[in-house]
Amino acid sequence: MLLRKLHVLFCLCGCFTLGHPFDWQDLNPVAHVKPSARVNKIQALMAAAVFGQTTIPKGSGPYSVGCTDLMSKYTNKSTFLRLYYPSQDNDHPDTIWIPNKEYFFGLSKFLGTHWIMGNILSLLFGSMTTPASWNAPVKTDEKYPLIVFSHGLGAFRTIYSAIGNDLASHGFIVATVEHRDGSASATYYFNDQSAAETGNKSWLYLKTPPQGEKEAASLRNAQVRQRAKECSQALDVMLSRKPATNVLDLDFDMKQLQDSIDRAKIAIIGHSFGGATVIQALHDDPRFRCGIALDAWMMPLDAWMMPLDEGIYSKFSQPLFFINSERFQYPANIIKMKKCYVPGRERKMITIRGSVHQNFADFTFATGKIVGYIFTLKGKIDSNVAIDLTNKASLAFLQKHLGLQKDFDKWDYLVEGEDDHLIPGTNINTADYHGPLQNSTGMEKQNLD
Ligand code: 71H
Repeated sequence: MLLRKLHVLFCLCGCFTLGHPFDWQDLNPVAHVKPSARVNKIQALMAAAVFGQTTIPKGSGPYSVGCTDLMSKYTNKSTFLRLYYPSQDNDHPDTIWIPNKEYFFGLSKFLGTHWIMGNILSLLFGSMTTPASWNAPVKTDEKYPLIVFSHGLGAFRTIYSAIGNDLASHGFIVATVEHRDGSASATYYFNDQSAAETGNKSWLYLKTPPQGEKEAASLRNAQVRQRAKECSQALDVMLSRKPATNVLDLDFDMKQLQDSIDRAKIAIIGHSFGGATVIQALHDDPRFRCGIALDAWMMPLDAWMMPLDEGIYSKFSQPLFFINSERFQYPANIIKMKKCYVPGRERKMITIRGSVHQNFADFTFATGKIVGYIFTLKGKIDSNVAIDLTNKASLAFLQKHLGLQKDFDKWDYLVEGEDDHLIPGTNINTADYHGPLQNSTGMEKQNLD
């Protein structure tokens, strides 16, 4: 129903925009390859008119923020990162938010819509920027803690910039991984050096799960393990004593960034499928000193193939913080979170009142209130308030468990859920839940809001 509404509205918008005279430029063989500034402006105006589009918020901390991309080597085994960091200045241009058309086609496939939708999304959002200076030099007079970030199902490395910008503006280096496990809407790699030199990208789109429940659960478990490996590999690349080679030909000195990492202060954050990845990575890699799971989707962690094994839930010792939305969570998922609670280990949980699953990702800022509410990109809570609470609670938790000498402890009360917009723990009642704690397939009814 929701998706039908989405389809109709987007197709209507498509009629508007496709009828626009500027589209004829695409058919003009002498037109410039890159869209002109004028076309960009028109696009932005259209998006604003149709969607009441707002902007992705700037970081609220004292540092200006830079952004770059890193692809470590060739093939789909390489590491692909978007990096946010404290920058020397901000007189470089802002960063293109979603830099290739293929990501929009991937999103359209993920949403189960006609491929035309990819063109429409690209037209609407293709020139949108995030407020971070592209390739600005690093502010090198300090060492910064490092955060690895893992995206959700159907997402990719660039659409958590509201979080990346804010953490970087408070003095963190944030490395958002683009996963190659088939859970990203789209991602690309280069097969070899000549492919990289000619810009011949190999695109990898979302993998559809197999029919059977067991088969699907098995795919998700394999994916979460691969995701955790990719997070560890991101650490290997960033912590390497040699400057990382970047197969993307960018005007940026990676050595500067690598030399600015405070090597003992490393944490991991992730959204949804990325929240499960946080737990798998804490379990697999002790270099991650603590983790924050944003609206984690726990199903991929089920050890369904080994009925006597209770899974990894209780088998990691680093501190873990669950920040949940009000709408996405459901009893079976919360019960799995509670399995992580073991005496003597630091576990925290808060729920943001009036929030939805998408409040943690950037699309919550891409539309106005009405469109955002219809497509559950926005909840009842103001998106800026929700992301602010997420970031400040995260900073307080990170200060405590990475041992930082900052003033983020002024937000300690948020970690306890002491705010009008927060619920300490969860809004979900698990006491009356009589479903399977863990059935043989590891699948349960999901609320895919
Ligand atoms: N769905 N990550 C998708 C159902 C809810 C959606 C994503 C549609 C996005 C636009 C509408 C939610 C789940 C559920 C595990 C997870 C991560 F751009 C983004 C794309 C993806 C931003 C964030 C994400 S969403 C996510 O790890 C998990 C369980 N979800 C989710 O999957 N359907 C397909 C039809 C079922 C698989 C809200 C929604 C969305 C619109 C856009 F038009 F603005 F681009 C983006």
